[in-house]
Amino acid sequence: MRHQRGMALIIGLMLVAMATLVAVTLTFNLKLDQRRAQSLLTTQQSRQLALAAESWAAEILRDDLNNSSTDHLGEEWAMQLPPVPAEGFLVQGLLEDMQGRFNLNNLVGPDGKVVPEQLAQFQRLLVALQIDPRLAGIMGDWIDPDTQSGFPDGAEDDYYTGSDIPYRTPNTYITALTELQAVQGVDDEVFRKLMPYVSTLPQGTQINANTAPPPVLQSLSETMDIFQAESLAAEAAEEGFPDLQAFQTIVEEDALQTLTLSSDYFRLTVRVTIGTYSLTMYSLLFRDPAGQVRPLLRTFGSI
Ligand SMILES: [Ca+2]
Ligand SMILES: [Ca+2]
Repeated sequence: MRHQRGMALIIGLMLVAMATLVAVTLTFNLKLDQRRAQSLLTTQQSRQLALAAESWAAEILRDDLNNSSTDHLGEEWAMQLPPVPAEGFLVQGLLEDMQGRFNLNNLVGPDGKVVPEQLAQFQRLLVALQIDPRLAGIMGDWIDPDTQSGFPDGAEDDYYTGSDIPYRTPNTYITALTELQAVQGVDDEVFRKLMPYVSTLPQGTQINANTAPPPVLQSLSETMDIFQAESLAAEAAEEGFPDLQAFQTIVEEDALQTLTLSSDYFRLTVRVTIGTYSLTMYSLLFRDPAGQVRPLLRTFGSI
């Protein structure tokens, strides 16, 4: 009798345990669904906010073109805005001039050949940044359409197909800076050093002398030292050079031709935080001569 009661108790307990398990599973699934729905909503809200920030940045750039013919770092678009807190979210935005950088796509001309002046300029930039200047030739090979390694510095398919995970050179213009990480000689340190000074704009853009940082200015001439470059950059930061006169005695004629004082390409970085979720959007913006601004490339990252 006692034995039977004992069995009944165990079975009873097992039934309770099973029922509890079912209930817990149901609640857990319900919570998971709620969380999924919530996280989907948060992601969509963040994207909408990031896109709203992009429209706002476009408006700032449009207004800027109406009010000025040059672009420099003292202007409204270049101000880093304080984070904007609103109901339950936070938006931070930063606009940067991508023409203040060395455009890697300028290494190869429309004829598909590496441009010697651009190659030399990129080598000087690399030296100024304390990076092995051989990367310039390697970069040229990465972009140029042929598969013949440049001499003395270069790397084509024969190098990349021999790596642990073999791949080929794209042999075309670059659209994203992250691509650099696949190039021979670009490790994390080189990538970090190089990132703020290079861009991947359409081939043929000029460098804005009003926004270029000292190492980029220094790369314009073999004879310019970092002190000259720093003083030019400091002067430009005040209210921008109205013309290129200050550069005429310092850089050679062919390098002068690659300079401008205004920009058409800007990059917006916008970071949206909702609760513990945050999303970063990078948007490459093109401003045409009429002041119309449109995004050319958007990339999203989230943590
Ligand atoms: Ca301007
Ligand atoms: Ca090539």
